[in-house]
Amino acid sequence: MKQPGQSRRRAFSGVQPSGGLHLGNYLGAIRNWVLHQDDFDNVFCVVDLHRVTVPHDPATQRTATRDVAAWYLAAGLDPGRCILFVQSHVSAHSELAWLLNCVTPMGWVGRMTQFKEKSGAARESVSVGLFDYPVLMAADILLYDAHVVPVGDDQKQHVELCRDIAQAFNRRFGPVLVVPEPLIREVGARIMSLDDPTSKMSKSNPNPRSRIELGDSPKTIRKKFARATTDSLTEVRFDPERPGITNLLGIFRTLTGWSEAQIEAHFAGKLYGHLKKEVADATIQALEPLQRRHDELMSDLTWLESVLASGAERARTIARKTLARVHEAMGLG
Ligand code: ATP
Ligand code: LTN
Repeated sequence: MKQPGQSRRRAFSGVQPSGGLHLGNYLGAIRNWVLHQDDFDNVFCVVDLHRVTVPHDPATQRTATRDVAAWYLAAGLDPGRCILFVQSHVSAHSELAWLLNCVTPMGWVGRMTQFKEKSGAARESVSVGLFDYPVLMAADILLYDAHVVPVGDDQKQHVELCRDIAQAFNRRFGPVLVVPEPLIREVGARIMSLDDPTSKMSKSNPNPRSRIELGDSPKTIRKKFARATTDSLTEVRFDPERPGITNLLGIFRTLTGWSEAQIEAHFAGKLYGHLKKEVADATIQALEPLQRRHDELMSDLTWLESVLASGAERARTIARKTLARVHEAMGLG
């Protein structure tokens, strides 16, 4: 279902401003948004309301939010082709989340693995917001009538819940909400931690050596890759039994666009140290132009603020219409 006058399907996605962005956020999400920029009608958000579901520092949060927006722009998102905005600037996100809360069974949300992982033993003391996180995410997507949601593999379950919520709403109140699909590219969808290649690279891992941050210097990038956990074998090839080496090869594959066969041929007879050096070189080369642009944007926020202000304005116009349809269907007002 496209809206009148809309020629392309709409994509919506977002990243939390919860710390320095890492290679997983870039390769699993943001880079794909940039690559698909001409295929969709794009709406991308910095999801700061999701950030506050766990304790945060109010004194640094505004800058952290702008930092994520600066990475979006530095990575190549073009405000002429995308709506870029901050979630808390558009109050309709919270409003729709409330309405969706009232049609979403507790049991559906209780099954979310990310909540189980993030709450852990503290299940009784984490915020209601953390539990409700996926419903707010559903509101983000449904407000913009998004058809596709480009994300990393870890968000698949949340997008599926969003689909279930939209379908449940439509069954009760009529065909009001667009049912979206996840868009997950096979390559780069799950970059693993450098210290423990069986868990995904994440901003919230307390060990900074577990991830390559987009702002890391070449020296730090080389050091982190050099210390990445591997195994005691020597042959460089893709092998699910050897997650450390396979992760490094996967990063190399995503950055170069080469096939697995080409990569294995390239590294035949070479040692792990050689692979680590080449992955570091490819990463440094890919990040260098982004870092330069990011630093420029952060050194004078005037333009960035104007992009976010006009993005919020455009986002509000769309969101207001969806919320009006939802109110009407629910008999509110
Ligand atoms: P946190 O640790 O704060 O939950 P995170 O690092 O998991 O953060 P998010 O803000 O939750 O990152 O994710 C933003 C986007 O990046 C999502 O689309 C998510 O799927 C993607 N992403 C996150 N981590 C990875 C990863 N290791 N590999 C590929 N994609 C990832
Ligand atoms: N939960 C997502 C961030 C997010 C999101 C969204 C992604 C919030 N709202 C809407 C896609 C669409 C995450 O990556 N942790």
